[in-house]
Amino acid sequence: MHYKRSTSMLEDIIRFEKTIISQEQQLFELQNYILTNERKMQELKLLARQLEQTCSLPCKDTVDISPITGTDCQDIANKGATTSGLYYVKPMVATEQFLVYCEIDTDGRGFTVLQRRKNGQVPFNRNWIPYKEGFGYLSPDDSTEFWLGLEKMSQLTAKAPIPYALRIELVDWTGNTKHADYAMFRIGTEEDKYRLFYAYHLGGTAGDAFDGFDFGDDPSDKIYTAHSGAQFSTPDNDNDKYDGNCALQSGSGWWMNRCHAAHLNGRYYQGGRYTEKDSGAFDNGITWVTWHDRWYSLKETTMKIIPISRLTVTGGQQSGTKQFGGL
Ligand SMILES: [Ca+2]
Repeated sequence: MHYKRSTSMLEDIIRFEKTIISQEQQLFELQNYILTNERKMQELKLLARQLEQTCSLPCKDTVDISPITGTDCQDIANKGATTSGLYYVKPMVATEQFLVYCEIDTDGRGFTVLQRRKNGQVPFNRNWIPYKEGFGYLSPDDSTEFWLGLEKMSQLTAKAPIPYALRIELVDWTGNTKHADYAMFRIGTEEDKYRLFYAYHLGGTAGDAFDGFDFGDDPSDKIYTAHSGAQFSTPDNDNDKYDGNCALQSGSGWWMNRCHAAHLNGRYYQGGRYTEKDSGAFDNGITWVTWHDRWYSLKETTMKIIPISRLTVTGGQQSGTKQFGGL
């Protein structure tokens, strides 16, 4: 009996010892784990200190936005702003102000810029919501591409008390610049699919591609490719006059008819020339066919608005349409 009990005790002791050894091993592993974590924390602290130092240098992650605001960029120029850059505007019908790029020239003209292409860095193959809300990047030095957004364009122009002119500026790959002006420009509301309205082509050097173009494919070419009065279409929202889907074929949002003679939201082709093979059959480049043909994609585009009375600089020696001073 005594022997048996001591055997049992011995077994117990051995068992306990094994448990202790195993737990010590676990403890050792945990201590290692703690050490590793402490080392990681040290590394992170060091990294944080380095980042703090970097950011205590002039670490500019914001841009200067002028305190001057107005209903549009001409209003802002009238209030004394003399430099191009980013400003907040609040059109009469808008509930909130929003940021725009204002191009202000030495004649005191303030253009509100609606669209800008210049390097192909921002894809314009987007659906309805991005085209409605706007996309791309606004920059104070006019270095980035953007689409301001149909809702903002509509707020600026649909019920504006003063009539606007739309100025379109185009640059090709040899550096030539041309423009086209449209009178009484406005964009309808979303209920009307942001329809494009204007009264007439005011002039310019680029021709009137918004009026359509006779490509020679079909007698109705010119009617089918005119943009005046067209609703806006995107790949996911087809409001064109074509059995198919122009915006889907062209991979963009635009005031599509059946389909287009002007297409400033097209695909960006470096160098300008592209072929059916490059595009997958459709002329989907950045086109303005009354200047360059539909297989030539422009290098830069700008769409901007100004009260029509201010488009032409008059008085003194500056009478007549003043040429804009580069982009
Ligand atoms: Ca259609």
